[in-house]
Amino acid sequence: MDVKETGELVSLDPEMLQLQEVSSFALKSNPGVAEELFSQWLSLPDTCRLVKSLIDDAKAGALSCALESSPTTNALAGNSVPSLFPAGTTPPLSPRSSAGSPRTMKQRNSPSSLSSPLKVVSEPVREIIPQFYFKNGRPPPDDMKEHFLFQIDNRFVGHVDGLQLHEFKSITKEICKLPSFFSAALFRKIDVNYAGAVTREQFIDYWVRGNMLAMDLATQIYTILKQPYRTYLVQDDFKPVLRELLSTHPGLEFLQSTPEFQERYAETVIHRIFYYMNRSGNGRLTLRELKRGNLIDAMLHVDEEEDINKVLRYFSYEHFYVIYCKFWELDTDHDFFIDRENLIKYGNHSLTYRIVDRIFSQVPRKFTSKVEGKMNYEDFVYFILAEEDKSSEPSLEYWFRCIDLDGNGVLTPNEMLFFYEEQLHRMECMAQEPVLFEDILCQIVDMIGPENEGFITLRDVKGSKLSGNVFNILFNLNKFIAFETRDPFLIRQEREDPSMTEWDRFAHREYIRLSMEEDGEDMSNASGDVWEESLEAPF
Ligand SMILES: [Ca+2]
Ligand SMILES: [Ca+2]
Repeated sequence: MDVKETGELVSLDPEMLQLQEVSSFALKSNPGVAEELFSQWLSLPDTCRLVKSLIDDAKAGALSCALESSPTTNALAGNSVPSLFPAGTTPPLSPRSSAGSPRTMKQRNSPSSLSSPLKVVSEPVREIIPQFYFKNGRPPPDDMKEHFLFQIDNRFVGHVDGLQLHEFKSITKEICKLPSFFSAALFRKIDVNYAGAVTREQFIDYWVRGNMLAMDLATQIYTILKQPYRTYLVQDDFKPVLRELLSTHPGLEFLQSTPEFQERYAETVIHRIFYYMNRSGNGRLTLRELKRGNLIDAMLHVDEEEDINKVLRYFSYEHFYVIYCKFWELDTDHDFFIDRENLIKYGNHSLTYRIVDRIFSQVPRKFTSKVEGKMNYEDFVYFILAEEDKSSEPSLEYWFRCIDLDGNGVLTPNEMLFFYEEQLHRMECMAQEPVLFEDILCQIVDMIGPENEGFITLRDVKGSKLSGNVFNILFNLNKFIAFETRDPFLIRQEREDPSMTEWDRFAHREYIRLSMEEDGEDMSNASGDVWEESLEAPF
């Protein structure tokens, strides 16, 4: 049975590309195709040579002799059909095929053999050009395929009617090596007719004949999540796997009694994924972007790790909790939108009006909110990630666009002055010793080290580890003062765990603060707010 089934894997086996079979079918079923192929064959350089030499031979009186030789004629008839295919679209022949192709013939043609074309085509062709183009990617090696089919047979024993969804998980994880929370998504991809079961044959058809077996994990995941008519992933494409993660991950079990938070958690994770992964920012996550980012690793990690909060990339529940609570705090009327006046309160009034105006002008990123002058939850997730993780590239791009008032791709001293003026004014109001712009500009140039001292490019900004601090100087007063006065020891401490990002440290600190608040303890003196921290810093 195995052998029979393996033999049916027609689309994968280069052997099955034997042109004689293909062409005879084509010839019978559609004479138009034959004509088309014949005219293409006539235009091939080898055909021209063949025809020319036939004419030459005829002139020399050799034609009758050639036609009498039946085996040679048969060989000609048999071999001429394959060469009907134009060289550009012909899949090179499999190693065991005896049929010739225009390219292999061309290589073997010597000046002497040209004079006797019938002899040329009847010669056994030994040179093989390995197949290098595969529509669905390179097929897996035979031994891999065999081992795989053996495994599948074991799983499907006793399940003639196929496996149901709840029985399918081990296929997803152990056979396909996908994260287990892809099980339902994969199942539905195969069970297109909603039969409620996936048979062995359907599974092989999708995974083996569809060549999923030979793809890398990122491509497999992309293929499963993607809508067939698109060439990218949208946020909604991730919802099925998030739903399954929520219903199966032990670290999220406690959320099952509050479906509204399940939904918020899923949304937040997906927004975070798009913030970091969809670098073009157009809401269309391409396979290339998926391969470049760290999402696949994070998915494997969350599948193995029972403590979801240890998965800092995208999936941490604590991170979701912090983002959601921050939004809730600002959204005082709880209509799920926040306006300028709400956002100005962010981080204990840390931002300037000017930068908040730039955010609401949607220059750094267009809001998905359709309500004039208000950002929705998704817009806020982008904002808070940009604000609290200024070491990340998406954040640097976000703030660069804010400061670049004329949008010409460079930051000039005047543009920086426009934002710093408000900081200066606020420092004066707070009886802080103001730092003059001239001094600040020197400091900024020192920190970023731009190629040209007259202006700062995005490339300069990305090339410096201190760029986040430069942005804080320009529009976040609390972080600016914290940076100026902080004990170098504390900064060193932060750097001791390089696997923790600025965002991770922020979220950790805030989660502790928020959870203690929830416990009813008075945390006013131990607030995570950096402004207060900086006042208490020992210096
Ligand atoms: Ca509101
Ligand atoms: Ca500019």
